[in-house]
Amino acid sequence: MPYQEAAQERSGSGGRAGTWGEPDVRRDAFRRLVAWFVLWAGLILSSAQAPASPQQQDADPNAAAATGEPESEQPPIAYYGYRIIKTYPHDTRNFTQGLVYEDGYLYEGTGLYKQSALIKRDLENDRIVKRLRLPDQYFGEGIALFGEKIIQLTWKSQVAFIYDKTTFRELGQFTYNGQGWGLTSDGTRLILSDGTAVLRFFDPNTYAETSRIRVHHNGRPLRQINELEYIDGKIYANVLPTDYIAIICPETGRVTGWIDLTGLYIPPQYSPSNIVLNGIAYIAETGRLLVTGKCWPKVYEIELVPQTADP
Ligand SMILES: [Ca+2]
Repeated sequence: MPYQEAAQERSGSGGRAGTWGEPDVRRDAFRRLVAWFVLWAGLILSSAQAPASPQQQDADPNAAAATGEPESEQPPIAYYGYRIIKTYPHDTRNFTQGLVYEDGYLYEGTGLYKQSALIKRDLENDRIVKRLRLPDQYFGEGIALFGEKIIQLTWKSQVAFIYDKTTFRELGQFTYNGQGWGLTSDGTRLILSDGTAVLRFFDPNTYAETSRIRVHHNGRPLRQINELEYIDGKIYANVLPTDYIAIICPETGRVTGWIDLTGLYIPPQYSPSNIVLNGIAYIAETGRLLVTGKCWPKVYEIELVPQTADP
């Protein structure tokens, strides 16, 4: 696809893309954007675009009550911009649905019927190490590593595939209710998103659902939660179809921070509307993130740039 590469050129000097020059003005602008986004997502996405599922019907419109505390008594929300450290090529045929990094390798799960795959790539050398095509009837979704296993969800088939992460040999399958969107692991559990405001936790050995939380921001449910990454006690989540990543407390479901990746990649005019941010991986050794999107031409290694906290 003939994508223009606009992201880094927009960063100006010093790679400060996505940050705000005058703190007060730009922080306020970001807050307005977040407020706009939450309202927009609640009103439009939940009715028009969001696929129905049992979990969505369960979503609690008064989710703030889950914490037992008024939002005003919660710690302030943190806001982050980003700084591009490095970029890597990304195959624009990859409809990215899952992204994980470990020991120099980038694991990617891709979607679309008849095109879904699981890919392992040597990031520095830009070399495909392993690639597995899913059967045509499956639409691949999120992936997560757990020990020597890699697990890949499917969108509507209610089945997940379990592979050996080295050989990609299929070790088994398990089923779950509803849709599969994003997947990550906190080291003891698998965490699954399904497009609603609910995140579900699964035992990584029995694959039984053990608990769930409802994600909320300022008292409103946050729906369309997509690709996930568990980082330092928090769940980072792409929110479809935006350039924002929500940082979620896994105990309460409260959004404790936002990352604004606006301008990281801007698809050319008239691109399909689904060419959106969707992929978060974590480089534990450096604390940096690797992010990309569906059919984006690059993977971006970024550092988060904290913005001034709420007063
Ligand atoms: Ca991920």
